[in-house]
Amino acid sequence: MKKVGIVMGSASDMPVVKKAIDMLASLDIPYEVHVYSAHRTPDEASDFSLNAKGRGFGVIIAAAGMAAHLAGVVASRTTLPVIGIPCKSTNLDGLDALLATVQMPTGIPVATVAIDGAGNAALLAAEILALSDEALAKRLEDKRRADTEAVLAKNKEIESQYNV
Ligand code: RP5
Repeated sequence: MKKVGIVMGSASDMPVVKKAIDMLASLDIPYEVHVYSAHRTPDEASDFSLNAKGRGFGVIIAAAGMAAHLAGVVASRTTLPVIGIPCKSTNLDGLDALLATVQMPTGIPVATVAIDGAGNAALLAAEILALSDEALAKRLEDKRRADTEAVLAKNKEIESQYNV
């Protein structure tokens, strides 16, 4: 199966990125995790992206906060699908990263999830890989069903507590 590449702009993004790692692991999807910054280590970020397709990656997730150029820089160096996670920062609550990640000019797409939306980034990556992987597609369908059942069980609990 193709791997998911996860890059983050700083080790301080790890608490957010961990949610994507855990989601990929729960779906048995292979991944690699790296700290590559668009600003502090642009050569490494660029090299990783240029070589990603040849190294067996199928999707790249890029997480960054503040002036979040990482997803755009990664996307500029590969035609693999790139999913951007705008990470929340202290001053502007992640709105800075959201706008920097989502507002890509035509030609270099970045599929942007919600601020700190690492779980959905992993699920979107899984859905992309599942297009050519039947077994993964089945695992995603099973997960969706289990999630629905969990919500219905919660509904039952609340209904029986409050509706007399
Ligand atoms: C961004 O700047 C990183 O992605 C991080 O979210 C933010 C702050 O980085 P640190 O100063 O904590 O390393 O490039």
